[in-house]
Amino acid sequence: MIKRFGLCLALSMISVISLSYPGFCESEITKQFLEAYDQKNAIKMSEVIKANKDKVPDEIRAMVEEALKPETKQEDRDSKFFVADMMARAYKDETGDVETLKFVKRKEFDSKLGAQVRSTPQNGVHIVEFPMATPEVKNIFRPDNIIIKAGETVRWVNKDEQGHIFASMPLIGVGGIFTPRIEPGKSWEFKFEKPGEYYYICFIHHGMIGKITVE
Ligand SMILES: [Cu+2]
Repeated sequence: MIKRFGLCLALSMISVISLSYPGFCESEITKQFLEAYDQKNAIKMSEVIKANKDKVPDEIRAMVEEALKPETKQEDRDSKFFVADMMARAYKDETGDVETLKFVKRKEFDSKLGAQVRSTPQNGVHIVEFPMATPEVKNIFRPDNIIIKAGETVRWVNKDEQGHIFASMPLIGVGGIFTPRIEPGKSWEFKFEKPGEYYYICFIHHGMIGKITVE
């Protein structure tokens, strides 16, 4: 145990110095991958993935679980997601299998959302607002993570002082939402016929994200 802790610590220190990925207690595969990354050696990066093809998806999933632990610091969480994403891309390039990359992307997206809530329609539609920006909070969807039923409509209402444009992300969920610029005081509606998870993002403010789960 002590030995293992020591190794972790040593690896973390290497990470801090040479890789700027604090908080990593990575396995041999991740370590080799990060070394190759640090050397900007793309060929070596794909070789590491190729040589460990069978183990890589589990390795990435474990890294994501680690990232999502409540005790993981935000900075470490970001680093882990960054590395998991990079490894999942390399794995996709090597094998053509995109599922692990989708998994990482979905989990990272979910980790940035508020708690999922079942929405109650008001006069037949679900309302999501772009609230007026304050010095502390700006460019958000509120609520940002709702569950509705197939066939129901969501109306996005702009109560902010600036316009927003957003679209759903077909790589990780269901596509089909693509809005015009929704100006202050205006709204835009979408009827969700198809069940599934709709992850969406503002084109202007990339931290402005939301999700609609359609049952
Ligand atoms: Cu926006």
